[in-house]
Amino acid sequence: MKIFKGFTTVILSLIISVCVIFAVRAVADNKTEYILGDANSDGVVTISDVTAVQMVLADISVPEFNEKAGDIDGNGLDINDAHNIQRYVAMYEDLLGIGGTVTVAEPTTQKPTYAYKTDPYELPFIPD
Ligand SMILES: [Ca+2]
Ligand SMILES: [Ca+2]
Repeated sequence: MKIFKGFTTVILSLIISVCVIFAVRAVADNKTEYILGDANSDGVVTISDVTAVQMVLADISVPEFNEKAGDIDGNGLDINDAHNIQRYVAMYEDLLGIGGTVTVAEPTTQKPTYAYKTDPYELPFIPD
């Protein structure tokens, strides 16, 4: 009986360990990393990233462009992002974390889609 308990403990420990490992891997796989300011996705922040941001703002296609990395202040891509990257490249004081790695957890599930609202008391949408 004592051998059976020991065997059961070992088997349960192995099962729990495997579950934990797969759970950790699942979380790790849903993360993406990028370097803030590395808009052209070449792994370093250089003047080429400034040019890439400026080209995208001028509606010129840039291969491998990472808008999240180029949007330094998180308010959408604009000329201030190019300006901030340029200041970083020129070694001005950086308070925005340019050159640092940003890790973003991607959502693991899709948002639920709802059917059309059928609330009889809902007011109609009236545009301005
Ligand atoms: Ca770059
Ligand atoms: Ca921005």
